[in-house]
Amino acid sequence: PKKPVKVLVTGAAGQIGYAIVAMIARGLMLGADQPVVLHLLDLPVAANALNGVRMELIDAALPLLRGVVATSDEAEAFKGVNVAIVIGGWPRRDGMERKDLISKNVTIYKSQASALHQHAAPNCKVLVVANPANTNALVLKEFAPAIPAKNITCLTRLDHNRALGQVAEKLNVHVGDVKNAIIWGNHSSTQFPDASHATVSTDRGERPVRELIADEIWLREEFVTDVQQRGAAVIKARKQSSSLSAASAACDHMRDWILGTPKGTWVSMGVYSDGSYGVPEGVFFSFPVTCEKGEWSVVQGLEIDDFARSKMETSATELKEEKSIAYEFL
Ligand code: NAX
Repeated sequence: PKKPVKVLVTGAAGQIGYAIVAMIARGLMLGADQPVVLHLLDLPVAANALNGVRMELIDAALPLLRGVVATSDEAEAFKGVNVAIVIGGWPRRDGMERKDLISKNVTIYKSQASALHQHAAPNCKVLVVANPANTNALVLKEFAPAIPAKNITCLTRLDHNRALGQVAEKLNVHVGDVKNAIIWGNHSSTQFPDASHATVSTDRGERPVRELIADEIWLREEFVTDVQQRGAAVIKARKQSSSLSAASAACDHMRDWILGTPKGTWVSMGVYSDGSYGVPEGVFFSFPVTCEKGEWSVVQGLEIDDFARSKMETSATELKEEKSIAYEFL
């Protein structure tokens, strides 16, 4: 029998937290044969709600769940964890400036980085969901030097999955037959959803989306804005932001990272840029990656046309701005 893996979920009393804990404890993140101990962190003001989540996890009688630690103490939460899903943070409110959102979260993430650095297992894999996701990941990387930079990532898989979903709807095919979309850049409205390398598996083999959707305008305009604005559309419809799809995407991200991507398939992950595709180093940028044996690597050699290049540059510029704002408050 496998040894339990300790999985930390921060912001566990929130919307995404509530959706993800059961997914993790049912094996959707680490595999159906992998026992887990859940560490749940939230603020002291949410302690009652967090305890309610803990009670429901017990009530769900989940065989893979070998323990629950519910706490508002960062040191206790990060103690020995192998996986950290970082969802808690300062929320964006109507009318809030980006600068304010960054400054509030820089303070939180500096403190979480120090808990990660001191208490997590040295090979801990980290996924940042909380916004501004790329910049929060950067703060963790800077202030948790005990954790290799490669072990810190941020979530753009929800955007990636949204892209697959939009292509599937447009072509009226199953989403499981669509693959290799790409989200480039920041998890923000400057991200570049790119379907120009995506394919659909059909009776006649794998076919490029570009061939099946001859409408270049749709691919460059409607598709791009629909994916970029999908989060806002969900808020408008639900009066709450995406949570089940975010939780599901976070499980996909960790599962593929740890257990590997299927042959011939890549996924999008926000990772510390190594300068691939001319992207500046020193920021977390979403790239197409494949994963094997717990390591991701950026897919190399894809052709980037001028349109894609300018979209990627816009997002890279925004990330450099976020970084310099963050540094004002560090
Ligand atoms: P909620 O407000 O429902 O939950 C956030 C939880 O975090 C709350 O329970 C709060 O008490 C807790 N929290 C705040 N500060 C904390 C701290 N310092 N330590 C521990 N816990 C803390 O938000 P929810 O809808 O769950 O969204 C969570 C985050 O995910 C937000 O930042 C949101 O913007 C971000 N998202 C990111 C997505 C992505 O694709 N990267 C998509 C979904 C989502 O919008």
